[in-house]
Amino acid sequence: MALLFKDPNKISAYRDRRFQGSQEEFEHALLTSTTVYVGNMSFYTTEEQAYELFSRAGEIKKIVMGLDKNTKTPCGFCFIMYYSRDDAEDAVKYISGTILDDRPIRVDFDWGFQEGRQWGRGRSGGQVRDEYRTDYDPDILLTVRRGGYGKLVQKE
Ligand code: GTA
Repeated sequence: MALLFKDPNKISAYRDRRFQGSQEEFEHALLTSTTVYVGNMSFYTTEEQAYELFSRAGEIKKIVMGLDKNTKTPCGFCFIMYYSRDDAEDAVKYISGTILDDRPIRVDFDWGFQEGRQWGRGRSGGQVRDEYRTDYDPDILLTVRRGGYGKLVQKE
């Protein structure tokens, strides 16, 4: 295992504020989990497409698509659960930054999927970062997917 993947501070910058446990438990989960989070996906990417790409790193146990809690439609993220830790590490190493449906996806270690985590936590139903984003996302051709500026910024 690469040294990089032994230090929890180096393997993920993300801290889930809803994790119910100590920092130590969170770090241990990050270092041992076989689940990865995938972000910056197109709202149109299907579970089948994600399966096709992520099975290149190893056999997948389950995929959970992230959904807008109001519309119940995909909102740009998913969780991929592998059987093996090595395969999860390969997904982070080799698939993060690759293009899926014209978007560079981000693959991050995750502490483990639990029921409820599939829903966007933003006030408007989607992901929090899609509300606060101040950078311009060129994927604006269809307003229902990511595109333009964040939702709150658009209202200003
Ligand atoms: N493993 O990077 C990740 C990740 N993200 C971004 C979300 N999830 C992740 N898991 C991993 N790595 O289950 C998971 C969440 C949840 C699901 C949906 O995806 O654990 P969410 O994206 O809707 O909500 O989650 P989350 O993660 O609770 O939002 P967060 O991290 O607080 O905020 C996301 C971004 O918005 C951050 O960049 C933050 O800086 C920014 N932001 C938040 N609040 C503000 C604010 N008030 N002002 C400005 N920026 C803000």
